[in-house]
Amino acid sequence: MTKKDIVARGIHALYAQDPQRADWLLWGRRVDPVSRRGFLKKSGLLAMTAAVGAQIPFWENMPGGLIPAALAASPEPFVIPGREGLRVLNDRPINAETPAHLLDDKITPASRMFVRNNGIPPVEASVDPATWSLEVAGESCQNPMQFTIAELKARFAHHTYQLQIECGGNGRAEFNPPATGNQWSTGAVACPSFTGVRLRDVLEACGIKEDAVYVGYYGADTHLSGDPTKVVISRGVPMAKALRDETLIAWAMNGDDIPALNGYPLRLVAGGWPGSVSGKWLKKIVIRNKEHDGAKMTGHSYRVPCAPVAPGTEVPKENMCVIESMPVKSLITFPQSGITHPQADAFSVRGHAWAGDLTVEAVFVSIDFGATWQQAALTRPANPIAWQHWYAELRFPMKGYFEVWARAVDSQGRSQPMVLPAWNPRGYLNNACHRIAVKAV
Ligand SMILES: Nc1nc2c(c(=O)[nH]1)N[C@H]1C(S)=C(S)[C@@H](COP(=O)(O)O)O[C@H]1N2
Ligand SMILES: [Mo]
Repeated sequence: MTKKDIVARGIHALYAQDPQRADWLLWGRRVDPVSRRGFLKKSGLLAMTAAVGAQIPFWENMPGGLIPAALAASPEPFVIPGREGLRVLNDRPINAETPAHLLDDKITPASRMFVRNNGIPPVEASVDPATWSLEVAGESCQNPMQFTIAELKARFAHHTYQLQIECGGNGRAEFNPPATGNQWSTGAVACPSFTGVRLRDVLEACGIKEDAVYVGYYGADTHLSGDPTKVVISRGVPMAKALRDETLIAWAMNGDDIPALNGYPLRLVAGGWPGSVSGKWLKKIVIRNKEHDGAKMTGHSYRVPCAPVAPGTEVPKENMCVIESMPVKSLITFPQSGITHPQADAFSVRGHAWAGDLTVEAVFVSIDFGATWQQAALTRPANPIAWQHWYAELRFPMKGYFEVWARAVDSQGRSQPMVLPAWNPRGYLNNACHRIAVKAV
C-alpha cells in the first residue's frame, strides 16, 4: 500500500487492512511509541480530513498515531448525514450498507438506501438540474441527440416503478477464500420507487440501428486517482434488458429528487441486475454494436466463472461471464436478530424476497436449521422487478436458542442455498439464506 492508496482508498480500509502500516503512512517514521509524538504527513492529513468530513484546525497538536475519536470511538466510525444506522464500509469512495432490520419498509426510504460509489460523486453544489444534459450516441445510434432533464420530461411519457437494486457483491464477506472489495454482508440491497422515462422511448427517439446489441452508460463521477481522463465505471446491458418497460432514466426516487449519493439529478435504473448497471449521475448513453467494453465491464469485474470452479481457483479472463439477472434471495427484516421472545407467544417474522427479472414463487421459514420448513404468506410484486413481502407466524416448541432461516424459491423453481453458493474470484452473487437469532424464554 502506498501513499496514493491512503487518498484513493480511505482511512477505514487502510486501518482495517494493516493498522501498523496505516500508522506509518499517516504519521511517518517519527512516531515515538512511548510519547506518541510524531508529525502528521500531508497525505495523512488529507485522508483524515476526508474521513472525518471536516477540516481539523488543530491538526498540528494531534499526538502521533492518534486515530480521530470520530473514527475510533464507536463501532460506527462515522455517519452519513441522513443515513444514521447504515454501516459504513469505506469513506473514499463512500460505501455503506443497511442492517437487515432497517430494511423493513416495503418501499425503501432514501435514509435507508445503501450507497455504493466507485469514484467521487460530482460536487452537489455544482450540479444544476436545469442545465444537466444527457447525450445519446454510439455506433448503433442513428441520430445522436442531447436532452436536458426538462426535455426528457416534456417529450416522453412518465413512469413510476418500484425497482430492486442489489450490488453484485452483496454477501461477499462470507466467501472463503475471501474476495477483495467491499465486505458487504446482507445490506447492499434496496427497493425504492423510481420515476422517469423509459430508456426504450429515448433510444427509439434517437434511432436504434439494426446491428445494436448493447447499451452502455457514462456518469459524471470522477476517478479516485484524480485523473480526469480515467472513467470510474461504464457498464451496460444487452438490448433486451434496455428495452424492457421497467428500465428507466429516472429523476425521482420516492417522489423526491434522487439523493446526491444515489445519482442526483439523473440515473439509469435497470433493476434486478447487478446494481452496477444502474448508472448514477447519468451523462451519456451509448448504443453499441457489440458488448459494451467500458470500465468494469471486462476482465473479472461483475463476472463469474462460466462453469463452476473450486474455491480459490484462478480463473482466466476468457472463462469469466458477465452477470445478468441476479439470483433469488430474501431477507428477514423483522424482528432484529438477537431478540428475546416469550416462548408461549406466537412469533411473527417478516421480510422481502426478490429474484432478479423473475418473480418469487414461495418463501419458506425454518426454526430447526433447515430440517423442516413452513411456507410463509407471500405478496405479489407491486410491478415486475419489485421485491415481494412475506410473513409467517411461528411457535417455538421449547425454550432455548433458535435461528429463524428464510428461503425463497423463484418462478423457475430455483431455491436459495442454505450455505454459500458457488465460490467465484470476486465474491459475487452470494444468495445464501438469511438467518436471525432468537432466544425463546
Ligand atoms: N456513475 C456511477 N454509477 C454507479 C456506480 C458508480 O460508482 N458510479 N456504482 C454502481 C454500483 S456498483 C451499484 S451497486 C449501484 C449502487 O447504487 P446506490 O449507490 O444508489 O445504492 O450504483 C451503480 N452505479
Ligand atoms: Mo455494485
